[in-house]
Amino acid sequence: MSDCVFCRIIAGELPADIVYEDEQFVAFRDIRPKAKVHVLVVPREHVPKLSDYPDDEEGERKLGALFRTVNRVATRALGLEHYKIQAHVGERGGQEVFHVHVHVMSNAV
Ligand code: DGP
Repeated sequence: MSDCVFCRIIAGELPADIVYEDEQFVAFRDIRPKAKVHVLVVPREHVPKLSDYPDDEEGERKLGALFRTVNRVATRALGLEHYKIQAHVGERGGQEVFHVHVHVMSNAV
């Protein structure tokens, strides 16, 4: 069993309020919301932090897919027009869960 909480949510071992999923990504509501809408967009692949993606075509593809999905979740799945996105990188960058994720937050709902 993985000790990564997001891997366990992705595997269905822990409950989560999932708002979107596809082959590569899952998006679910943050357990400690800091806005009226607060969703985390998470790749299924376990990569600890954003800066671990390689600086090459593979990294570009994965980062492109992540931000394309952030757009898709925010605008299509959640129907948001006004929102902010945030990513914490590293412990002193505010990262608590070491599995890549992007926060989508909005109070304009
Ligand atoms: P970060 O600081 O960027 O690593 O934020 C991690 C976020 O993950 C934090 O806002 C709380 C959320 N979180 C932590 N554990 C769980 C969980 O078990 N379920 C859900 N839905 N969210 C979680």
